[in-house]
Amino acid sequence: MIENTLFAQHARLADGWRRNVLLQWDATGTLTAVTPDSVAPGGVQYAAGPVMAGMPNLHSHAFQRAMAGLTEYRANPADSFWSWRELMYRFAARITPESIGAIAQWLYIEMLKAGYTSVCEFHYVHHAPDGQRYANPAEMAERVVDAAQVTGIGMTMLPVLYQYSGFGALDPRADQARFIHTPESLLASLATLRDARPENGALRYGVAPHSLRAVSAASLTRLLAGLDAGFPGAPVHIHIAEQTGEVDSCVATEGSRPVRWLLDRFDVDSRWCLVHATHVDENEVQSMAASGAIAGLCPTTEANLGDGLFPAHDFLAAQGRFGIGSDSHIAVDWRSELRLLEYGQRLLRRERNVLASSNAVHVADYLFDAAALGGAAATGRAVGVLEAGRRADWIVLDPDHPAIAGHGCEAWLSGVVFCEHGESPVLDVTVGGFKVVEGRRHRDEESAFRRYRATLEGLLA
Ligand code: NGQ
Ligand code: ZN
Repeated sequence: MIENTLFAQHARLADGWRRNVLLQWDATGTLTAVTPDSVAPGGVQYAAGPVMAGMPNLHSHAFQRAMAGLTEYRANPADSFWSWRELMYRFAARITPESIGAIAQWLYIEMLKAGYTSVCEFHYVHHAPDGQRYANPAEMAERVVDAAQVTGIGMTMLPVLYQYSGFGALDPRADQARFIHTPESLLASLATLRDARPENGALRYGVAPHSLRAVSAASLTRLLAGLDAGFPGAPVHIHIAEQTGEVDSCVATEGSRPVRWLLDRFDVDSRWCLVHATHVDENEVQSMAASGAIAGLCPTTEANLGDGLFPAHDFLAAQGRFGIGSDSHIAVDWRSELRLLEYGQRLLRRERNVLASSNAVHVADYLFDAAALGGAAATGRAVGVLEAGRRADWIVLDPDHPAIAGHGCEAWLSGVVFCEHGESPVLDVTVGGFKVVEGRRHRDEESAFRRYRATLEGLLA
């Protein structure tokens, strides 16, 4: 068997499906050559089916995986995002370093099995429930990084700056005490974390100001200056305009809508990921697209929480860049995210095949390639496309799956994204050159599930 080499009869490259692709990578997990129209060398390993880049998951709050499915009942006739948040805070109050590690490990195995090969963790449960620092101030984040490393998923760890409970620098609530940092204490904790868990090809750091509700212009300025001193060019993610209530408060206290406010005051470019830019007017759509920032879209969570619909058609028509995230993890499946993204637009516009372009007429192909590239930019890591210099991260589709069997390659992604027939079509998953899922199975899935289940039983007791 030749080391660090895979032969794929079909692989999706930057220019679409190609035949007879030879993939080669080095010991650090970086692709060194991706050569279509190759002849298979003797003794080479063959991929079991069509190969394509793994999908980056650009937005995750790992601990929320453990409450998925537990808030789907009417507690009051006006249930909303804000009443869900009360329940989420109650749940967050119970999380310990041990439990966040167990939840994240199981979650990342689910992600890998679904074909997500990278995750951006928007991490804000920093301290003990009463706000006391742990002896190691980065304890919670370290457990999450360890879960990524042990499962094999690539990670961008984004410790969150949370200071205030609302616009106008309102004092934090008691149940937000676990989240609270100053820019300086957050950056110090990030430096501690980096010393303990250094960056490598599969791990990068950035920061996440939680939202414009939770920081001020002055503190955001300090955070970014400190970040650039220690982590030049690192990614910056922020929740921006998810609920109309926060847009109204922003207008009332700051005089402009959140996306406009941010674009007018900060140098927003492709290192930024604006998560849930749900409520944007036409002018903001154009400016945000022109900025190069990545729109972080989380369609299943945004539907679950009753956020509203992002104007995806207009944003993509303006050449805006986007990626997808599983956020609250009500679904852990990029296929569902892309499908719902398109279906939201179909339902709204009463049209079909809305999110496509004249040179990419297949909706699923167009959305997959755009989300992989945009998501990759949001990770700040070299992922998202199978080409030399990027990570050796890919998924292998089951060639015998009914969603693709009998179809030509131009219909494979359509089948994968739009058909909901039977088990997952993702058969094998490789990250950094290591096969972490084989035949739909992760090597640690049984033990991780036992640990997750015991953790959940403890949390809910
Ligand atoms: C979060 N989640 O930080 O987990 C938020 C809710 C908030 C989503 N927006 C809390 N999906 O925005 O204050
Ligand atoms: Zn979020």
